[in-house]
Amino acid sequence: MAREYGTENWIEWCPGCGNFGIVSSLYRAFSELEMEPEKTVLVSGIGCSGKMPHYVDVSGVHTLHGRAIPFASGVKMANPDLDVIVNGGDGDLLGIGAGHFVALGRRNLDVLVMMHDNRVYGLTKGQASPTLPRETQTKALDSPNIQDALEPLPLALISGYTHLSRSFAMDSDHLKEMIKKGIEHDGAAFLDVLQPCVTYNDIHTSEYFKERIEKLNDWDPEKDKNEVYEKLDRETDKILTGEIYKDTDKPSFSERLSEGYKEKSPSQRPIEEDGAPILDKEKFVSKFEEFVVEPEL
Ligand SMILES: Cc1ncc(C[n+]2csc(CCOP(=O)(O)OP(=O)(O)O)c2C)c(N)n1
Ligand SMILES: [Mg+2]
Repeated sequence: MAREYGTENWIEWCPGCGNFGIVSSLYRAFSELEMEPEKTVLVSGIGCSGKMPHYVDVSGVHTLHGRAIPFASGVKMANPDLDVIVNGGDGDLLGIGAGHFVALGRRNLDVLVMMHDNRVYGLTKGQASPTLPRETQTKALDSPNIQDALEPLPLALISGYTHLSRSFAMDSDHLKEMIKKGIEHDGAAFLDVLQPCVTYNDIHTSEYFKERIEKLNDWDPEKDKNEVYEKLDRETDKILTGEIYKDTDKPSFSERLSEGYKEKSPSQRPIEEDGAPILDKEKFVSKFEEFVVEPEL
């Protein structure tokens, strides 16, 4: 049951926050996929979005601002048997963490990245995030934004992500399906979640999104990249949601790594034998002896 994935922690989001729609869709998706809590890892950065692991009863780590993706990558590479999901804000993933966002695509590591796209820095009181369009003035700004917005889906596409989707925090049936598709995909998946921030974003409200969202129907996501790019580029005042792109041919990073793992992934390798550590300390230390410089006294 979906509610079995909840925790007893007090939820600290503002009343009406789109994050409630995201967490409940996550519970429903996990329940339908029968995710095992000890084999499912939520990794978050810092932000309102970053609080997610406290509210979902699976394994989880609340890391540093911008560093959820490298942390999640380490978890997945050490133990490819785990399902790893990143929850990050638009500032977290595309501001301070933008380099890591691109690197995950290049690796096509089997991780789902869910971006809470509220177009502001919610936790720090409403500054412009990288997805806030130029000339837009949300209520905490004293003048309109003078920077251009990043387009997250085209950026993910050219970075190498092999599964792209978009959904709306207030449409739980749709969002739950997109989460399931992202988890089931074998490779780097990016899910852009349109999330109203009721406290700091008075422009991109629930009504704003509802008026513009157009669900992709009869769209086969297994298309050539250029065709997908053009489809996204032709978005005007419409915002497309659904499964937008899927590539099942490119090998995932776990597959590429497993060839170099010799026999087993790091998580499956024994660390001791007959009660003694396998690592030969003397041999290990001797490797570094040539680098030791005796101080001149
Ligand atoms: C290294 C570092 N820089 C800056 C901050 C301050 N900080 C905390 S959350 C945040 C931005 C949050 O915005 P976003 O990532 O969009 O998440 P949201 O709160 O909107 O979910 C910032 C700048 C920090 N915690 N650590
Ligand atoms: Mg944000």
